[in-house]
Amino acid sequence: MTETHDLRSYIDRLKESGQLVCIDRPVSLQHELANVAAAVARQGRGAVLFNHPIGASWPVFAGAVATPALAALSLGCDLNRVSEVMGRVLEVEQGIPPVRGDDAAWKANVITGDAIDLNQLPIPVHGANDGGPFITGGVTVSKDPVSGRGNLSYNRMQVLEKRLLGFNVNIWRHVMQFYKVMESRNEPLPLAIAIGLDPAIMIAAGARYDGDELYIAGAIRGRGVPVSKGVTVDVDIPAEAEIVIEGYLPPHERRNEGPLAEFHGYYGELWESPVFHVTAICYRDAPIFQTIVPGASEHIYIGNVLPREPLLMRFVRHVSNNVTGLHIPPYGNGFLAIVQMQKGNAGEPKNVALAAFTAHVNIKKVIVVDEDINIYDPADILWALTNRVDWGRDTFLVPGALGHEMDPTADVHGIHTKIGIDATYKPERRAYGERIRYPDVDLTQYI
Ligand SMILES: Cc1cc2nc3c(=O)[nH]c(=O)nc-3n(C[C@H](O)[C@H](O)[C@H](O)COP(=O)(O)O)c2cc1C
Ligand SMILES: [Mn+2]
Repeated sequence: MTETHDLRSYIDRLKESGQLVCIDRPVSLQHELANVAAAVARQGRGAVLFNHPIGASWPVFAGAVATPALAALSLGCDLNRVSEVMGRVLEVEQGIPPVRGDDAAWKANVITGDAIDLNQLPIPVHGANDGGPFITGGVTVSKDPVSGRGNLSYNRMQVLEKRLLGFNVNIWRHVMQFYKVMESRNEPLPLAIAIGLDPAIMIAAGARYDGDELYIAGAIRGRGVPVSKGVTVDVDIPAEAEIVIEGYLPPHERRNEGPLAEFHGYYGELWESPVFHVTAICYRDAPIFQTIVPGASEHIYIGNVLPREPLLMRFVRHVSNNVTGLHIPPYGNGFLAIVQMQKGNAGEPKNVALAAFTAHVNIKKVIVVDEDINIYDPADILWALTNRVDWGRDTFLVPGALGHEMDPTADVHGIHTKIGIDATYKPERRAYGERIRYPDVDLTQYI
């Protein structure tokens, strides 16, 4: 077994562990591919490889990190150690720098100039109300024009013309900082989009980090990621990417792009965004295109769950050593945190909930449960809410608090009400004894 070092070796791992769905029948890039990929993730079947997207010459892969089991496989650890491993690799001292070289697998095929046509790439139209084809699973590779350090991020990109993409970037992002510096000099910001990657790089790119996120990917794999300079841009691009799109954001240019399925589960609005002019498209022989279904589990997993669970652990452990587990479930869009604990004092769950709010501004609902609750099972969480919570006594509200400005329950400034819920068993109030448990059975022994 070779270690995972690129998308192809990860696909081998997925096959070995029975977590790859291969689809050979022709599938439309217009909605059908996203519908199938979302269903595969929702049903916990793993990732999916579409061998024959209609009208495309390359296969499309989706759902690399769409479930907790896939996050564990990507990180090479057990499911219950995912947040611990993430905590370690996100520590700046653990970072391993990328390794520069001249060679890159994607330098095998290079298209420049008039021959560039983004319509040749199998870029899906995902959601029913999306404004068009969007690159959602590409990682933006940039460089700080002041310090020279590298940076990874996700930026949705809508195909506007054959050599032009809309480039979405929120104002507080590192790429926006770099772009603002270049705009003040009236110069373009060079960028590369790496598509088809080792999931260690996908996970790293979703993190907010004081440094080059490639160091996180290095820490995950225990060795530096090989990188190589672009053919038309001076940025260090992962050498084993399947496809690389190079180009630049010209200063003072904006175009409308959108809407696109957003992380909160609604379609957003049009945004006035910078544009990305393509200067080269490079690819490995027989490349695999990669996508992330927007507004579905992988999007939340990479952006809101994996980078934040370690922070949540740090903050709740600060008030209690009795915390035994936690999860920011993808179905909660990053707004919900579940904390599991061995209750010592009857008031402790509420203190733990208070601490959880401070871990990330987006968190608006905290549910504290006992050790017998499976924090990965929404039905078990709902059981605890239904059978262990007296809404008058076991909840508290924090009105007028700050949340995410796109939280659908918040006003345009992100002001909303947070709620803490102690869903632990209170035997002192009324004792119910044992909870019913039919142990799981291996049905292959019976059927
Ligand atoms: C699938 C996915 C799509 C995203 N799309 C965008 C986007 O279009 N615009 C944006 O500003 N941030 C987007 N984000 C969030 C950030 O790009 C990302 O989390 C990253 O950490 C930001 O990088 P930075 O910390 O170096 O600024 C997306 C995140 C994910 C996981
Ligand atoms: Mn960054």
